[in-house]
Amino acid sequence: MKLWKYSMILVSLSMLILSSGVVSAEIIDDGQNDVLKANADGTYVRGQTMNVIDVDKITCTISGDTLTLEYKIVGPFQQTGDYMYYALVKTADYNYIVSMNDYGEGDALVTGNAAHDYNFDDPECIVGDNTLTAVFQTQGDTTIVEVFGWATFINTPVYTDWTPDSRGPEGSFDTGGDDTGGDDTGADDDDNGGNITKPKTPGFEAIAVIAAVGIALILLKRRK
Ligand SMILES: [Ca+2]
Repeated sequence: MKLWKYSMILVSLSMLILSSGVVSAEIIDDGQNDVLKANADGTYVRGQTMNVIDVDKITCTISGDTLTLEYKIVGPFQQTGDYMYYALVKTADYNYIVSMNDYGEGDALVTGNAAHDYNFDDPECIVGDNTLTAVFQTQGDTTIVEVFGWATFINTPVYTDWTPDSRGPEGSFDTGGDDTGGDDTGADDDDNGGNITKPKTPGFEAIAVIAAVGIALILLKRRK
């Protein structure tokens, strides 16, 4: 068999492995008792305890063509009153969002992260005592750019837990990119600062390709 045929096998094998549902995950473990109190005079007090808006963990798992987003608070959720909950997975092409407003209704939706159309996807958002979960059909490039969220009690003063902490007004996310100040609410997508978290399981694809190359090399050796 000629070299180009082995190359074809190699490419086919790589594509097969890459398309067979490689799992990647991004988990943000947030601290407890880390709620931020915003005073009317513009100052902040860290380290507040308010379990009902204390974000515990945000988990994004991509497997095959599904993206599962789970947003967990210490809880329990408050489904009436001035409470709001929000988590977003920003990928190269689209944003996958779960949220809950003060009507107590969980919502899951996809928004475009680039100037192109997308397929409307409106999966169920499952509301538990302390988790919001939604399973999305992935669209476009699913490379994870950032995962973040927040929970807030809109009162006087306002209490908010930002996840990760760097997303907050006192965090480090204003140090770069095009964000112009401390007014980033976490809901916009134009912040390109220093808080981009890398996927915790990089290299799955690389390992798959290396394995495919290894198999091809073994086949080549056997031919000699
Ligand atoms: Ca927290």
